[in-house]
Amino acid sequence: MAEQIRTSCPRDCYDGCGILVERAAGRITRVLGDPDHPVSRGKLCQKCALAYNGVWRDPEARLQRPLRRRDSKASNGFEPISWDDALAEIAAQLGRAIESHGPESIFHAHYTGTCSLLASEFPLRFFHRLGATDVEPDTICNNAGHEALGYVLGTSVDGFDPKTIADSRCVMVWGANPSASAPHAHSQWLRETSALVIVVDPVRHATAEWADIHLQPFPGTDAALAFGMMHVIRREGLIDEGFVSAHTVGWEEIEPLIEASTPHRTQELTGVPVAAMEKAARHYATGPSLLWLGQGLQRQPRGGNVMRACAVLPAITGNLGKPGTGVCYLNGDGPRQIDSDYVSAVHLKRAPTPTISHMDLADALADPERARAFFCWNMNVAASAPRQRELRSALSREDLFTVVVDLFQTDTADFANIVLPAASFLEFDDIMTPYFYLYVSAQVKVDEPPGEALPNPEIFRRLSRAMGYPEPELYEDDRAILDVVLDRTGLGFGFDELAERGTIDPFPDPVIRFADGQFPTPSGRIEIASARAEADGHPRVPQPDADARPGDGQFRLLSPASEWLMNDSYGNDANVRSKLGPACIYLNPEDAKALALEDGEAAVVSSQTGEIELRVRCSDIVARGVALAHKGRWPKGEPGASNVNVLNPGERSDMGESSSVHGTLVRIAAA
Ligand SMILES: Nc1nc2c(c(=O)[nH]1)N[C@H]1C(S)=C(S)[C@@H](COP(=O)(O)OP(=O)(O)OC[C@H]3O[C@@H](n4cnc5c(=O)[nH]c(N)nc54)[C@H](O)[C@@H]3O)O[C@H]1N2
Ligand SMILES: Nc1nc2c(c(=O)[nH]1)N[C@H]1C(S)=C(S)[C@@H](COP(=O)(O)OP(=O)(O)OC[C@H]3O[C@@H](n4cnc5c(=O)[nH]c(N)nc54)[C@H](O)[C@@H]3O)O[C@H]1N2
Ligand SMILES: [Mo]
Repeated sequence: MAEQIRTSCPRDCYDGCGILVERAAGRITRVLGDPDHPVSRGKLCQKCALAYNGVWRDPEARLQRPLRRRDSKASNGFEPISWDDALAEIAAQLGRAIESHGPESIFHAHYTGTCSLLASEFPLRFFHRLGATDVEPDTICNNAGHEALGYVLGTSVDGFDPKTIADSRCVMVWGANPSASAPHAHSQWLRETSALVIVVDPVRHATAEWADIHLQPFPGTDAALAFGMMHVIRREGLIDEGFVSAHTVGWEEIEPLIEASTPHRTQELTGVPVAAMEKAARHYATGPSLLWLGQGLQRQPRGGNVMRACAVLPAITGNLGKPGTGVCYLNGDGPRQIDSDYVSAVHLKRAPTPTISHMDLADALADPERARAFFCWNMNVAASAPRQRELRSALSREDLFTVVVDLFQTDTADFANIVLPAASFLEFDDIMTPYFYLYVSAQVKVDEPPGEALPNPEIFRRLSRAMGYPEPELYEDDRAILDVVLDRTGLGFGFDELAERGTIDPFPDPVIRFADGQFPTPSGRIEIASARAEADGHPRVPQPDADARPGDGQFRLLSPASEWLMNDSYGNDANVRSKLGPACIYLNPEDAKALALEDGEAAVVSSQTGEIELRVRCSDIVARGVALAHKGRWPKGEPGASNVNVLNPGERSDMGESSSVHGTLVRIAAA
């Protein structure tokens, strides 16, 4: 007889869907959207529906046993070995690295391959104890934004509660693409609101196409655009003077910059027509308004400055602290009181953790005096990280002992000495807290892992044992941790009840952030001018800057989320791959014409770090001078065994040692 079990999707996605798994005779027959879940409403997005009923449950595609490299890294031969042998070899090699070069010569890269609590935080107990060098996870994604919002608001993880949209009259989505990166937020949260929707994005993606107003700036010019909007708001008397004087510092310091940011100057810098910009500014200022600051927005050379400039808009219009207002970058665990420091056992650190930026990973791993061993878990750096060619060459070092923990034999796993098979989210219990909505969800075990695959926490308990570590925290049982975590939330129940309910909303009424007018900055106010930023080498106030247009026949390449891929997950699913078709690059028809390229023709796209062949798509969703090629394909499935990151030079943004991938400059020519 068929039965149905509730669980939740732990992918790195704003939506955080509820899932219903159908099982018959103890085996999964289908993975569906949970009809009772407020976001999924019975429907999974197209990519997860394919992958969860495809490659993720295909035992042939999944890693089932630990593997050991048979000979040199140039060849791709692996042989299955027992868990005991794999763990013993890892312990011996780590021991050697520690003895010769210290624990900091062991690097580990990890990110959001799975976002459930234990699977992403528990392994850190092992690395804290080990003293390994942490490849700072957020530097590949959103660290500039975290730092920038930290200066202005004192926090980047206390976003608006999406439920407060019921009281909004305007929603401004700036540098996010919900139609790909948050498909349910696009089709429900946004499309069902009566508020006016403004999208600010260099790409006319599906959300922009549908929005009431689409402002289409040239990439990297958003700070100038924000200042232009502030100019209009000030000129039209729409500044909330009371809010500014009660809750901000530094307004008078940016007034002259705002005064100088005339609409015509703004149009020149950004390419946004004056009338559209004025209209958007008026609607936003009048409010109550929400501002969604996307992660794509800050992956720019001056992404930190952009985020600081945008964050001034709510401060001067009083669009904070009241129903229907707020800013959202991400929602952390704050009000849900999930104690992630306990799950990662930060106290096990024996010294401050050495860290490097993802922008430096290729160089660090190439250096035998610096890096002796490399662990990659919840991540596929050979697909997602910059300077792909240099990184692959570093990963080819025979004397870099490499361990990859994954569900699949990824491009990164192809460079491993030992591959450890991980269980998927359908195969162990965990807790999931999405980063847009403020829900708490259960991830429930519905199947046995294939072969000898194990959940991340169990893999790292075994590694601790192999290393001979005595600390009891390293062996704490999953269920005990989940119950302690839930107990500390004050929800009043343990994991069994959460599993039964699936997803709970701990806050029946929308959470209104900063309602008390207090901001966790040094001054307790919104810091339009920030002494802290200044001390860190940044201007005291955000600047109305705009990146110059690329000259000399170059294009600004954007490589954001694809609607069919989840980062580089699903790049190995046959159905997803057939939906994707060949890798392509979108060009404005005028640019294609100037390059004598036809729609469908192959083009060679090159940058300072590499080149790749992509199929041209002529489309006016991008303006002249802008090119678009989505991220996330598996290099080994592509001609030339590379993806778009072969073009990414790994340059830093102005803050947080963070990726400025959307600032990549390329040349394009017929193949
Ligand atoms: N060009 C370009 N590159 C980019 C970006 C861009 O915009 N443009 N965006 C960047 C961003 S924002 C990010 S976040 C990164 C993401 O880059 P990655 O973190 O590399 O990508 P993911 O697909 O999230 O996860 C990687 C791996 O986690 C594995 N995984 C899933 N579940 C589990 C599990 O339970 N256990 C283990 N051990 N592994 C599991 C998956 O099989 C997958 O291989 O990419 C960055 N790269
Ligand atoms: N389907 C799918 N969903 C995903 C992911 C995925 O790979 N696929 N990845 C997940 C992850 S890890 C993340 S971090 C989020 C990211 O999701 P988002 O926050 O939506 O970020 P991106 O997809 O990188 O880029 C969003 C938009 O930023 C725009 N952009 C780029 N440069 C600029 C600029 O200078 N100014 C402005 N205004 N806009 C700019 C791009 O054109 C793009 O449309 O999505 C998550 N959801
Ligand atoms: Mo990300």
